[in-house]
Amino acid sequence: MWNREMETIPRPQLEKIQAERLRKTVERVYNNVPFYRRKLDAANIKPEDIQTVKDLERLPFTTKQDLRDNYPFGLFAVPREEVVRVHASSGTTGKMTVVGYTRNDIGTWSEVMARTLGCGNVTEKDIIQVAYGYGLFTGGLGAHYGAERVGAMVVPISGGNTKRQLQVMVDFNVTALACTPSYALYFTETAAEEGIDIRSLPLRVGFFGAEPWSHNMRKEIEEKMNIKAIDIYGLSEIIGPGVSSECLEQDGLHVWEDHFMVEIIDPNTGQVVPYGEKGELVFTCISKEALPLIRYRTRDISILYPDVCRCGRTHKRMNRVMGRTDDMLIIRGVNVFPSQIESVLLEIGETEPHYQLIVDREGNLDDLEIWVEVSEKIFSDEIKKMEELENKIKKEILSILGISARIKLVEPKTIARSEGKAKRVIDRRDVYTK
Ligand code: DLL
Repeated sequence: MWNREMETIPRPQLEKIQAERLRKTVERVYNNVPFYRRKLDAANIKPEDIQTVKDLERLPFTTKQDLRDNYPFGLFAVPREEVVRVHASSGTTGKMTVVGYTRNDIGTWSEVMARTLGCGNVTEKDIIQVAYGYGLFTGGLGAHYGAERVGAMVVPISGGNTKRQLQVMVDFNVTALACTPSYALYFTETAAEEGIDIRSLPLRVGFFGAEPWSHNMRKEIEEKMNIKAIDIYGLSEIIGPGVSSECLEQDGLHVWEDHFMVEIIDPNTGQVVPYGEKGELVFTCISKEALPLIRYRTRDISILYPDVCRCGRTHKRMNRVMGRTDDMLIIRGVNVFPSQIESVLLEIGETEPHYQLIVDREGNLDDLEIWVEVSEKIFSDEIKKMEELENKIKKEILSILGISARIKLVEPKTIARSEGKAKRVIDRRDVYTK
């Protein structure tokens, strides 16, 4: 364990730390973030009303829309000069969700990622290949700082160029891998093509997350790589990766509760549900300086288990993510909201407002096809014009969302109409089911 004392701390002591940090956080956001002052005033709550962990339930929620309304830095609780890093993730439409970190926040992030890597016994003896993307996405740098904190040797290779990745893995004697689970499967496929036997390499553990994956996928990765595959969870708004992690028991993900308080609510009523019941994950940052979000609604569906784990860690465990309460998709590691695609189509303006996304897995890679209805006139135009329009949409989606899609222009009324909500997405991947 990276931090045995904190990871196995008895519950009453942990709750004492939480209460103290929560109280301070509420006081700070009340004084420094106009948005929270307004919200707390409207709910008739004063910072001094928050004294125990139970008081958390009284606080109002924060949503992605709130971040959007205060784009880009409006929810920061420190002066701009104290922010040393920003990252960003997808917004629901045009604008990204921007998150910030002070120097201490980077320290906290390194600590929770060090614990995460410690869950797979990574130490200074290890060589870790970080194949999450480096950049605005939190995956690469998050894993990187955690790995440096534990003293492992980091190979900051980022995503892509799989043949080179494999060569590095073999030549450097890499022992740990961090990437999305689908990329891990793609590794195995490419290795087979290249005649490389990953099973016989020193690689022993993988830290996979940033997208949902099934139990079957885990079995496949573990078998084909001969490693332990650990599920790691997080989201940019809270810190990035390092919010929770499985240990080697692989029986739920420990939430690092001295930094992030966790609740499960009924997404319809907003009420906290009892342990063991399914609902929406809500996190409160109690140690962050730049962006301490209060009761942030993740839209991820899970279950909480409060009992001490066989590994000895006392921090509550969450079930692997079981679904979403909204229509966000994660395609090749990129968060995609159908509404973003809709904005692109509206912007281009040459199509009808009827479209459908078809997501599938070709081999081990996610594949996105977008069907878009065009008017009779465009449809009967020359092929060249149609191709031009297809390319334009494809290019725009690549530049705005960062993913490539196949575009299929179809005749009016091809896409099935629905009487209620339009069915915008057909996802054939089945990632949440097992
Ligand atoms: O994906 C942070 C991360 C990076 C986590 C690397 C793990 C490893 P975002 O881009 O903000 O942050 O996307 C957050 O991804 O709300 C979930 O829906 C989904 N997600 C993240 N980890 C998992 C996981 C990063 N282990 C969103 N299982 C979250 C299922 C996950 N879904």
